[in-house]
Amino acid sequence: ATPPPAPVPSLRSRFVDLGTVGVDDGFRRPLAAVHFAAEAAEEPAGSLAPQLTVPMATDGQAGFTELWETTGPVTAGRYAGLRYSHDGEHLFCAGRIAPAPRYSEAVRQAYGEAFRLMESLGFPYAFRMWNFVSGINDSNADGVEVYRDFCIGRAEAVDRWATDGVMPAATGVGARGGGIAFCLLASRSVRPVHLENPGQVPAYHYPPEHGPRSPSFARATYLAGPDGAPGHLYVSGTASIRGHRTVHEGDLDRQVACTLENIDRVVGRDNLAAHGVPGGYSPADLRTVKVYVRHAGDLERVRRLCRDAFSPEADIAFFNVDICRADLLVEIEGIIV
Ligand code: 3HB
Repeated sequence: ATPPPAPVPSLRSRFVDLGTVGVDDGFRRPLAAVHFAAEAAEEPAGSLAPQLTVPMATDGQAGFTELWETTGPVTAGRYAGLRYSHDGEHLFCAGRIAPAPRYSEAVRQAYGEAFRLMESLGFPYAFRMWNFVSGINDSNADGVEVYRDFCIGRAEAVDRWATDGVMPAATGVGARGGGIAFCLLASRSVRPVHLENPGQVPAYHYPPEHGPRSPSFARATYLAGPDGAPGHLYVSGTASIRGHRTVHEGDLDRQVACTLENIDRVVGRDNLAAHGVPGGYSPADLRTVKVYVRHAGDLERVRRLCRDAFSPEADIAFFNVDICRADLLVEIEGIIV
């Protein structure tokens, strides 16, 4: 007789004290840890779960760790320049690109390796990516903005590996420490649903005024639970953009309001129904929230503006980093579980 199929593992993330990697308590096991620290650091030796340190802590604070945990048994390894782990259903993959005068080639290669890893291990569906890009608004050696340079390389990798699983929810924000750090989550059996915002042009259709290759990501991605159980909704880094243009340039309060409205529209019942996704949510349903603020002097005000928008149950982190467009003052992401 064939044994009953193993239950599909469930994934969760939470913000914990910096450096915590979690313990295997027989039920939850650490899949990966992203350390948002003050300083860059190499991955500690001997770690089963991948650990990625990103120097983004703000305000002289110690930072924190975003810990990914799963109910499944964890397998981990290295592939090309990447570190990965999986629980049979969810693949976590992390990589770094060294500081360079131009990035598109290295980004194409690194993303190509990530897509090859997904293919070879059998996790065809990317559902969330993060890109922490040092000097994101600086010019590269050819006078092209680093974010646009990054987008060229990523788009070329997506062209090569295009399936409906490679343009998921994403974040692309500034970081310190030099180079690019990225991580990606992909699923084996559950096919994600990628969502757009009816009030925004899909980023992958942005016109060339925003760069030679448009950014390859969806506004949110829904990953159903096992056997159709309620799933998780991964909301991309969201900002004050209507259509494809930045709105409320120079007006922090209005940019925050527009950002929250955009999230509200993406996760609201009408938009979910239009994408065949159950439920209906608002920003108050976000759980692990990251708020990226361009100017350190705006942090307090953004904290205040966000106070009523999010639940007291949410883990919320504020960062002082650059954002992908020079005229954006704030960007917000989160996960609805
Ligand atoms: C991205 O290029 O992946 C990206 C950038 C953002 C927000 C979301 C995604 O500023």
